[in-house]
Amino acid sequence: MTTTTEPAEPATSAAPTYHNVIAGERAPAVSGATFSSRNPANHEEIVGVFPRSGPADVTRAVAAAVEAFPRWRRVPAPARADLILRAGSIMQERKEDLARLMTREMGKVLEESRGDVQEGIDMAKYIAGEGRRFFGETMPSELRDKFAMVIRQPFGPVAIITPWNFPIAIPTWKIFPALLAGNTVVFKPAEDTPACAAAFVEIMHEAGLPSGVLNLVTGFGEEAGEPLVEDERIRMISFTGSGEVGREVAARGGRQLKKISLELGGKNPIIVMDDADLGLALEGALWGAFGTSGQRCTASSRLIVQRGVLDEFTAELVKRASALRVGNGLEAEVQMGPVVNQTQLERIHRYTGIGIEEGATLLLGGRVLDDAPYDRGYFYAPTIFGHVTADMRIAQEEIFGPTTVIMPVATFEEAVEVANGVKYGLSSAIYTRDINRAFAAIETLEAGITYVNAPTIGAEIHLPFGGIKATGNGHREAGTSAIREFTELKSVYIDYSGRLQRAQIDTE
Ligand code: UN1
Repeated sequence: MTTTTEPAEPATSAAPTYHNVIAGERAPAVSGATFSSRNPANHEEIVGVFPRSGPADVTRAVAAAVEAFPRWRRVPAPARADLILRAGSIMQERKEDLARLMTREMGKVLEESRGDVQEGIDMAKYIAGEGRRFFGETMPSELRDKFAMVIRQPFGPVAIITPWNFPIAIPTWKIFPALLAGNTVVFKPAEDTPACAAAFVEIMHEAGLPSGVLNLVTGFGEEAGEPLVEDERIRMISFTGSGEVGREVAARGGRQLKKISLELGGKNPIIVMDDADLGLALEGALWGAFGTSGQRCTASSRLIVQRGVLDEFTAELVKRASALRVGNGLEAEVQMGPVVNQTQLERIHRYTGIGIEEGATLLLGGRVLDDAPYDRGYFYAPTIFGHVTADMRIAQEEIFGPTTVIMPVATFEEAVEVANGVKYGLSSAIYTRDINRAFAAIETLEAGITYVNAPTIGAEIHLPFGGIKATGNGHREAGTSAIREFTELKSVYIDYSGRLQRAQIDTE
């Protein structure tokens, strides 16, 4: 467990220096400031050094996106699609390198990093298909010799602000449809994963993307994200991240009447009924709660278990979770990597304290792993709380780490009530063999996604992704909603009668 397949670089100068990409040119921050991205499994290893961008960099990036827009929007959609498909092929060729970079930069285990890259490749293929669809609508006019249709048009320059937990997949959910629709982009990735973002932007340019169509600005939210949100030339913002920042983005952008698409937190329940296939439910809960160290918006952070199977489920889950091999995600046998950074580690541990104080029973974990071989990384033990009630903060608030809670319930109705009793509504799941219950759950669970006999994680890109309540503001990404997100509708009337025809009046 102590050896890493990649030797740690010394904390000094060996790490590569990266640049912003503005109007197709590499550029350092105007201020010259930089920051480092570090490997969360070994914080002595610097993955790269990046521009610490500020308002001046953002202004230049937006100017580049504004300038590139008139040309890019005139490129036929099938040609824009070809380029996205080419980018997808390059991602396929480089899948392993991208995955290894991702594991080094944000810690998830290699197999999951491969999945993350694959999600981006899938998105490229799916969105490329839209190049020859990009459908509008036609409908009849109420008047003779008059034609009516709805076409889709790009916004112009859009801002894309992404989190660190899916450093390739989430940018592709947003950037591919934005570009396909003819928008230009300023992309501000999370400060924890700028190397993955830079690798992706480089691939886009290798695939032939014209200068200025996709601009990369690395840095921090307050310094680079905020001026981007505030820039009045940006008409649409797509943001995935915390609820707190999301509200700020919505408030600031909303004042300028921008379209704001938010994808925020979750507190996703798995309901396990007495009649469930228990082995399957256990496998699902383990993967849903501890996959990506619980750092998914979709993580199974609440396990709502009917009393008939509670004891067996609890004992078995604790046993399986305690056997999880935690370590550097580049090592083949490791099942759970570190969490992303010190701040997250502290936050997760703080919630353990809160849970204990609230009277929940700590069944497993609840501690920072800081003895060798974990002492140079941000490792947290898989953590399970039992006897958790709906009013506890650990049952209400998003922890975003390898912590899950077991909540006993007596009936299906109670399970649904508990499941719905949080402010979020992203993903949800039920394990049951009863088809009637399964459908009742589909109907009544308050979430944008419901799984039957599968955990809350694992969305596929060709279905809409997003949630209700405090998870978002009514938008869905990917799937059939992807293009809708990034387009304005224009209604078009063509009167070929040669005379004035007044709607609502000359209708006979
Ligand atoms: C996220 O955590 O923000 O459904 C995205 C899943 C992944 C995407 C998660 N395909 O778990």
